[in-house]
Amino acid sequence: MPHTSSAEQKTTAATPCLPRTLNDALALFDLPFMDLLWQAQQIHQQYFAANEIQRSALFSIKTGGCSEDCKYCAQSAHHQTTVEREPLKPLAEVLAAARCARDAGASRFCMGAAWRTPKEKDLDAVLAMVRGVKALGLETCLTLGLLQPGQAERLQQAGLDYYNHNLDSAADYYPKIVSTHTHDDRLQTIDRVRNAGIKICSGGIIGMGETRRHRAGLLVQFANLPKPPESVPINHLVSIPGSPLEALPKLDNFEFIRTIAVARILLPRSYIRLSAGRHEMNDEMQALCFLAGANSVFYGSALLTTDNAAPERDDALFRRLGLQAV
Ligand code: SAM
Ligand code: DTB
Ligand code: SF4
Repeated sequence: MPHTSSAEQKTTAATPCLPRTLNDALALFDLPFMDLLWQAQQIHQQYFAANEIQRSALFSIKTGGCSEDCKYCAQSAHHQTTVEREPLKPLAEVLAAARCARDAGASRFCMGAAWRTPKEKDLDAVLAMVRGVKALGLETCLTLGLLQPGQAERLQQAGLDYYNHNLDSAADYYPKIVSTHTHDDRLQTIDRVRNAGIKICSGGIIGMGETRRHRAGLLVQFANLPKPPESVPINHLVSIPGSPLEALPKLDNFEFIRTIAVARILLPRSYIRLSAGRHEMNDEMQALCFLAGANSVFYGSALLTTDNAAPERDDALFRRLGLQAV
């Protein structure tokens, strides 16, 4: 298999018959572990430059006090967690964080808000953040919750590159996790983002008590969108004290790695981001996730309200594995 050093995604001719049914995905999950990883790494090197990892920084522009009841989340007003409600951050603070992220080496700056949906006056302030971050030479990404008609177009006009809106779990498991909005609501927002011409970042959380069938169903749903997301964050549940999922037993690590590998095979052209939960993973676990096809991470010492793997640790790990940050 050829190795390229180019940061460009390889433009391979369309592959006939990509696996994309639930049965295809379940059959991949059932493969012996080594065969699954071998297949995933071959697909990875067919579509992407080997050994290259994209890095995005993440910054919370509006923390806590969210009206939604997502059972995993530290920021829901429905749960007694240690996270305090804060107002929307001022532009200068956001731009200072973006400058630090750029100087540390991130290529994209993702801004997250604990909202069900953005209010119009808040959206105006966020548009100024997008323009300011872009002017620093960074790609921009926002995650603000459900978008109302016309809002995606306004974001696109401000120059937004990516909108993150996760489906989070399979449609038939989602109601066990969230009751204040539906899986269809989230699909509608993804549709609005796509129609406005913004790139999509959409993935899920693994380890919320879902079955393998649910994990397969979520990935198959992404593969069958009219155009799959350009970026697919795979989050390992971070256990939040005071949240309803606090005491769930931890998922088997090999099942998480399998999920990454199946995502890589089903979504060969998407960046697969090894997202939340890296702080709790040892170096060998992360290396297996990269072998399974993950080629993007959040880079920086914090996620939204929880810790991320420290940048110095990432730098050392990338050096030891011969991975190049792009
Ligand atoms: N409120 C917006 C929304 O729900 O889309 C944006 C912020 S929300 C915190 C963004 C994503 O963070 C969620 O969709 C979920 O995938 C992820 N997330 C939140 N809490 C998490 C946790 N404890 N463990 C893993 N991922 C988490
Ligand atoms: C995504 O898929 N993961 C990020 C980002 N998109 C917004 C968020 C992870 C949050 C982890 C828990 C926390 O820090 O509160
Ligand atoms: Fe609110 Fe988003 Fe957290 Fe759900 S995941 S409670 S919508 S911040």
